[in-house]
Amino acid sequence: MKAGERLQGIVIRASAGNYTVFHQGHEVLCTLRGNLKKDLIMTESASRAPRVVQAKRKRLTNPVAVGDTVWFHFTTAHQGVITEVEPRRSAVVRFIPRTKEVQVIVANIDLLLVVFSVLEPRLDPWQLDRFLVAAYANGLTPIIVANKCDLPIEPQTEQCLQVYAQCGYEVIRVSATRGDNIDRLRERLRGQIAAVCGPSGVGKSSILNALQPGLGLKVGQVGETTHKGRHTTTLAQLFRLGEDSWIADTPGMRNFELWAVDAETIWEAFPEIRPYLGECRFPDCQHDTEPDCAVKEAVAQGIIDRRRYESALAMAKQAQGED
Ligand SMILES: Nc1nc2c(ncn2[C@@H]2O[C@H](COP(=O)(O)OP(=O)(O)OP(=O)(O)O)[C@@H](O)[C@H]2O)c(=O)[nH]1
Ligand SMILES: [Mg+2]
Ligand SMILES: [Zn+2]
Repeated sequence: MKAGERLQGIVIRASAGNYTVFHQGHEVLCTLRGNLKKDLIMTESASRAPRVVQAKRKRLTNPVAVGDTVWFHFTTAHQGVITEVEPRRSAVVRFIPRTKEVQVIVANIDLLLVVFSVLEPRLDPWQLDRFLVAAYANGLTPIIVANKCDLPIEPQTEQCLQVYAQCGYEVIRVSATRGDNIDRLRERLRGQIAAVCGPSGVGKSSILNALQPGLGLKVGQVGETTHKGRHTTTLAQLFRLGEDSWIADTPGMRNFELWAVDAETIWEAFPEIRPYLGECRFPDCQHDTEPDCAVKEAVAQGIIDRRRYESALAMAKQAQGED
C-alpha cells in the first residue's frame, strides 16, 4: 500500500466523528478531512437527495453516513482519513426537531425490509402503512417481512397480509427463531444493500442473526406486560451478508416520521390507489367529501381496501395540517 494512495470503500459504522470503512475485506478506522463538511453541503444539491430533503431544503447534519461510498487514504497502517464522498443514490433520513436538521440514518439503500411480527407485538397495519409511505418518499423499494410466523396467525392478521400482497407489495413470511423462509430472504438480498426497519421487538436483530449466523447481534426481550418491546439496537451499522450483500440494522426507527411528505406523495405511495389519481371530477380532489371521486368509487366497489383508503386519508389530512 503506497502512502497517500486514494482508495475507495464503504462506511459500515459511524459514531462521534469516527468512521469504519470497509475496503477489500478489511476495516479501516477513519476520520474526516477538516473541510469535508463544507464541501459536502455544496455538493449535496447535485446529488439525488431524498424527496423529503429536497422538499424542505433542510441541511443534513452528518456529511458522511453509514452506507456512503467514500474515498480515503491511509495515515497509519490501520487508520485513514476520508477525503471525498460519492453522490448518494438514496437515503433514509430522520428529522431532529430540536435542531431542525436532517440526519441521514443510512445511505445508498436499494431495499427496505419493513419488519413486523404477526404476534407479540401484533401487526399494526396503520403503522405498517406509514413505513410503506416513508419508503416511497425516500425512494426505497419496500419488502414486507412478516416475522414470528411460528406463532399462531390471527384471522385479521392473515387477511391483512393478503391485502398487502394484492396491492402488489412483496410479502415474505419468516420465522427468525424457527428459520422459515430465511434462505429465501437471503437469496432476495443477494447483491443489494438493504436496511431493516420496523417497530421495536418485532425481531429485526433476530432476523439478521438468522441470515448471518455468527453475527451475534444483541436481541431484546419483549416486555411481558406492555408487549411493546424495548429499543435494544441504538446504532446504525452495515453488516456483510456475503460477497456483495449488505444489510443495515437501524435504531428502533419507531418514529419513521412522515415530516415534509406532502399529501400528493402520500396518495401516490399507495400502489392500488395510484391508478385512480387524476380521474376524479375535481383536479384538486382531496378524496374526502368531494362528489365524483374516482378513489372513493373504487373503495365503494371494493376494489380498494377501505382500511387502506382510510389510512391514506388520515395521513394526507395530517400532512395538510402540518403545512
Ligand atoms: N416466537 C418468535 N420470537 C421471535 C422471533 N424473532 C424474534 N423473536 C423474539 O422477539 C424479541 C425481540 O427480538 P429482537 O430481534 O431483539 O427485536 P428487534 O426488532 O431487533 O428490537 P429492537 O432492537 O428493540 O428494535 C426477542 O425476545 C426474540 O427472541 C420469531 O421468529 N419467533
Ligand atoms: Mg434490534
Ligand atoms: Zn378524489
